[in-house]
Amino acid sequence: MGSSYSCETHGKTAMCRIKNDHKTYPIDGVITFHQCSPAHPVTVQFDLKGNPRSTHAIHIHQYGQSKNNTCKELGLHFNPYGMPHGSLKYHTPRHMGDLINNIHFDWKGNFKFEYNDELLNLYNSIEYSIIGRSIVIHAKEDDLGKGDNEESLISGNAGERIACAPIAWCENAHL
Ligand SMILES: [Cu+2]
Ligand SMILES: [Zn+2]
Repeated sequence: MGSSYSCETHGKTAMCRIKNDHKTYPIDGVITFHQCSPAHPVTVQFDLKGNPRSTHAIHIHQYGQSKNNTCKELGLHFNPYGMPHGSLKYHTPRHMGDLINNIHFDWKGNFKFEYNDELLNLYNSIEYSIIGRSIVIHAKEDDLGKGDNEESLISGNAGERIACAPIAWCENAHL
């Protein structure tokens, strides 16, 4: 995979490799987090495959592993600053784990997207760090906190957790 990073050989990189065996909602791919220095934003790169023309919520959840190996036991959205659930899209307060809220697979079943996330920082201390936590993908669409019920400001009413995997450190070179 090519890269648009201007600092490929320095900075910090973390990665999450997701592959589920869900019959209805197969998901496969990689999410990469790269940051050139503590003062730079974190670039988040999605390269995922799923059902064509489908939309699914995506978040960072609190925990990286669970005793029974299920996505259900990975806690809530990662939220070290105690904010309500929200979205970049509305510039409202949001969880650190809210990312872009949703992924949209195109007619070929691809989702390739890159953006800078101002809430993330790979140089953070452990309680504010996304390393060792999980990416969780849901069956439904995240309502961006606009769902007009209590759960909307907690989880975005995103429904069943269909795929999950931990975020871990990754070598910088050859992204
Ligand atoms: Cu979630
Ligand atoms: Zn959230």
